[in-house]
Amino acid sequence: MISAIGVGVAAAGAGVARAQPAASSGGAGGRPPLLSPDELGWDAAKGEYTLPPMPYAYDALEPHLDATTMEIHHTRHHAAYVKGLNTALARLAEIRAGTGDASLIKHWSREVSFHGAGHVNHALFWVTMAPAGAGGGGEPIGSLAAAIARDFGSFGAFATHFKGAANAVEGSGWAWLVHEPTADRLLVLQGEKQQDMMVTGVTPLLGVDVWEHAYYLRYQSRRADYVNAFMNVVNWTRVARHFDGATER
Ligand code: MN3
Repeated sequence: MISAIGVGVAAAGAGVARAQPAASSGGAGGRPPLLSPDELGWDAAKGEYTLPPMPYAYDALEPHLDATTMEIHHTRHHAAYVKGLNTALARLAEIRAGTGDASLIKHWSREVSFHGAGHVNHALFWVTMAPAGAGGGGEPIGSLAAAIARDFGSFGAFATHFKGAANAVEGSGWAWLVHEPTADRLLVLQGEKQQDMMVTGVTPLLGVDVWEHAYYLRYQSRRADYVNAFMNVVNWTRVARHFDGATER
């Protein structure tokens, strides 16, 4: 799938070859993690994940994202992904130790994928938003803005593509802005459920949750209104940090 994307980008003729700095090839160097252990709720002592605290109050994104939705989303939905991930990892550890039911490897592996993606997606979702006008909204600047202009034509063209992808997700899922490392390009992807339809190796920079639990209380079936409102609370400074981490020039 990566090669298919690379071919498509090359065929478009818009790619500009760039020498890979030696420092970026190792991966163990200065590249910052997408999320810190605290942001991901990693408890090293217990060896399991915990629900990370929100970086702002539940009502901080009003009126675009309402406080009740944010609280339920965090304390119920996100918490369930954390619990599901820990459970699945524990059951797989039991299987490795010979005390679990090895016939359930497939089941628990699927649970790790779904709940693991659900946990990471939501941890990422919270930190890539900020109150409108106080860190949220507007447009990116710097290297991310240049890459968006290069790969989508303009910020407006990107936003139209991103929102269109979000609005067209079939059922529950996400729209993502990602960086694809082989061609060093930005892509917009749709994700179904928490993890389906993602591309191996890409770095997620920004995602919008379009599960109904993310918007139904305030927007009911008007997903497009929610997605428009979401753009008012995107923390582009944080998204740019993800981009710089992924490309590390
Ligand atoms: Mn959600």
